[in-house]
Amino acid sequence: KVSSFLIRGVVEGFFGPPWSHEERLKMIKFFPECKFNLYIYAPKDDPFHRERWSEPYPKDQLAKLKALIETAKQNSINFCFAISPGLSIRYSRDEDFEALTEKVETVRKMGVKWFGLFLDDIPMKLQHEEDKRAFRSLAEAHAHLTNRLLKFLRSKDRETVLILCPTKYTGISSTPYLKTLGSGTDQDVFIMWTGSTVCSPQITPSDADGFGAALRRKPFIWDNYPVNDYNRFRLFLGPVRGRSKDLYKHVSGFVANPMNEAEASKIPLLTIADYSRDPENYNPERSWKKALRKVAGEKAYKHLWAFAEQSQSSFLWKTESPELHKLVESFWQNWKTERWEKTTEALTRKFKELADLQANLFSTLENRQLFEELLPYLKKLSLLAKMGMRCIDLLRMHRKTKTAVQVKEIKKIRMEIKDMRKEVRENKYQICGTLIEDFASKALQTVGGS
Ligand code: 14T
Repeated sequence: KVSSFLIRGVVEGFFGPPWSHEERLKMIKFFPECKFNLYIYAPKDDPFHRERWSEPYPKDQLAKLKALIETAKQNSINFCFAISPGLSIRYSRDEDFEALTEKVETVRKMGVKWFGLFLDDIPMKLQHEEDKRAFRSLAEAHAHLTNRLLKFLRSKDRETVLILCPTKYTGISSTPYLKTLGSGTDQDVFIMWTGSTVCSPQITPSDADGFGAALRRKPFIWDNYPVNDYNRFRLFLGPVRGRSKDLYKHVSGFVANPMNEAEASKIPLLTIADYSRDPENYNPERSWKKALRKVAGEKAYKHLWAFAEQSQSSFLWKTESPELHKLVESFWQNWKTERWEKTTEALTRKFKELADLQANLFSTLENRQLFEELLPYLKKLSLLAKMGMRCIDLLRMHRKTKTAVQVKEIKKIRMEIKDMRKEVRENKYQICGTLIEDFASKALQTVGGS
């Protein structure tokens, strides 16, 4: 018996800037390394995927889709084309169904066998009068549309696979919507689920069974990690965690929704690759190091590691910057003792390392696009680390018996730190949590004043 998710991959399903064509091509070529076998095209902000779903793709965009489809084929990746008509479709209208089939037909003729009907993030109620007359509920309309689309696609190609993302895609128990959808939708259709919540800290077999019971099938996981469309000033670089070892027995597939930053996504995606390929033996820490080494290359590895340490927390994992955290703790513990110089040295070294990451990654990281994605965060980090170093200067001076000149110097440094703090606060990029800002506040307080 195989102990892995049989269907594994990525759903480009986020809001905000979609991946570029070049990013997608590179991503699809990267998937064999991950042993993924599915890529779902579903960027919310491609107008022809959602807002203007009923309009045909312009010629140039069709050519790009074609290139993606061919690249996927060459790399043994199933290309799934998803469409999100839920904002405006009238489920009871033949014209609307025809617009839908016309759209999928164009893509199908380019060799696609997998399709997604995505009805997430739309109103939970039927919107049009004619639909309210034709269907008893939203779920009934959704089951009807799904079955009709499946029938159409199968009449063209017996091997077609259809994946449905329902409007209610979270939770661990049955609801009237899910019950109607589950009993009304053809058994061959995969139905997606994000776990107990949109971003689920844990996903367990019993959660899956709970949601699946209503659906009368195993749910298909849409994992909302490492997606960052809800916070465009943060990267989630940590390994995937909190998905049970035996979850694969209780679901029909596993796809992850990544970050808008394509290259940075590859770090967590490589851990998702390990988890989804061999969940029983998945070790997040080990997999993470392997992922960082692969993405960075030998020369940049230690620098990328030092950076990722500061950007690993998420809804999955509260710990941020554990090493820096320990150094700051012991710094304050030893503040009034003889060991102060020693702990100061260690903390200074760490701040220096963080401040230098921008330059070090610039000179060692061969993946230039990844560097560009990290750059705003590297700049913020450098600013924070320099502020941290200045705080140490301040505290060192404060410890000594003070001459008039030194009192003046202390005043000067305090002003400097306050300016840095202002700059830090104006920079929205999030890194290291609030560790260094808290360190600065405490330093200023210690020396007196605010
Ligand atoms: F369909 C889904 F499974 C799903 O997760 N849909 C969206 C997804 O496109 C998005 O990337 C993700 C993370 O932000 O969450 C879903 O969108 C939401 C979820 C919310 F809770 C949009 C607004 C919300 F309030």
